[in-house]
Amino acid sequence: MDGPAGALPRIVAHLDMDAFYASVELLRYPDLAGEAVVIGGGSSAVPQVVVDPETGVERRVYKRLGDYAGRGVITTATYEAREFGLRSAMPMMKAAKLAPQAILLPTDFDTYRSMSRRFKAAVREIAPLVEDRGIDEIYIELTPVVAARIDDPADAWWCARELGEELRAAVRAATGLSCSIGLAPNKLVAKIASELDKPDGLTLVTPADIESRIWPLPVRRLNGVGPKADAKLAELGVRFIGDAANADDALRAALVARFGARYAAWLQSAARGIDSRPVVTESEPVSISRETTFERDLHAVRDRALLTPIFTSLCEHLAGDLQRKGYRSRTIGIKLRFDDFRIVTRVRTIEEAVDDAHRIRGVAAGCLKTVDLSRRIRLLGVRAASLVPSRNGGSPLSRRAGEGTC
Ligand code: DCP
Ligand code: MG
Repeated sequence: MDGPAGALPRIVAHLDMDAFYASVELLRYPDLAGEAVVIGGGSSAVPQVVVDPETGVERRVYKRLGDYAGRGVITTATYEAREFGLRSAMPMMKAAKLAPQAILLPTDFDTYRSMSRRFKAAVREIAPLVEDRGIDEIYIELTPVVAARIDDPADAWWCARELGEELRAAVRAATGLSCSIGLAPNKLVAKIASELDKPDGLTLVTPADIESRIWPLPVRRLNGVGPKADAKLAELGVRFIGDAANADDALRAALVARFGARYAAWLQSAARGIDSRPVVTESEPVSISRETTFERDLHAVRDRALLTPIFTSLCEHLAGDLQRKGYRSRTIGIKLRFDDFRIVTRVRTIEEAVDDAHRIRGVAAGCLKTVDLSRRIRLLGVRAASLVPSRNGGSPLSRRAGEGTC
């Protein structure tokens, strides 16, 4: 995993927000700082404001977990609530037995999504190569940022630590929230590293630290070892990551017999901290399609006057989608659902990739000609696959999105 002497090492960060939903709620209700709070209630958990009849002072009254009845589960818990054993996905009635006094708040996804966008934008200002892993989690490729800042590759990890501090400060400035960051030679180790000092942690695991920091951890901590694999590994005596990293010939043979050669090889290299997966900054669409279900079933011949403009419009919208997203397509297809709910699809691959409505319509019409259209049609769709970035578009997603249609 070490590069040649003097080469700049790869450095990847994994950033995960601390008790994300709960921390966002605490910005709204700062008087709850330090309390055991869980998020997961519905509107009945919205705090009530009461006015003291004598003093006229307003005060918020929070719902307690012990007063909850229902089948909801906890989305997250503050670290104080975790002390009582409360966890994400735990049924709230069960949690109430452990900590009836814990405060329950409703979930507000819109606010969490907006905070999520904010922290990601703040990170991209410093390091643009960001892989989105969900609402509160990202990977960041730091190698080019480090390369731009240092002259001597020996300074790389020191520089990465500074960058980590900057990222933490930027996230806090943009959101008022804390996060934990792992810095490591790849995504696999960075993800483990970010969990080592939660909350508000910044943890470096360099190649030289793998043995001391990673090997003593349970093998389940490897992203790719699920509960089933974990149980099977335990039967083979593999409990810690180091056990897998240092498997002797006999254990290796047992791993191959139990999991297959591919997984066994992956496990051993992962346990040694090896992972070459890139940070994927944008997910490329596989295909783009438009379809419509008619208000009443239409017949290809008898309802031609209605069908023709709908078909043309679908192709126009599809062309608009392709152009806006910066793709051309080499495979155009159609989809039909008939009045008996049978679905028929046809595709045609063409020599030159297209993104204009006229040519898309031409190819799609060719597809339609090969279908028996004696039954009435419920749904018509047009699809563009085998996408290639437009020649004049540069990076497809770097273009600004235009107005949506439909
Ligand atoms: N979440 C959820 N249901 C789960 C797990 C999580 O709805 N079973 C939501 C609530 C969390 C958010 O996703 O706030 C992020 O998940 P994390 O696993 O990162 O958990 P937290 O950010 O809450 O805590 P931590 O500090 O451990 O990252
Ligand atoms: Mg989190």
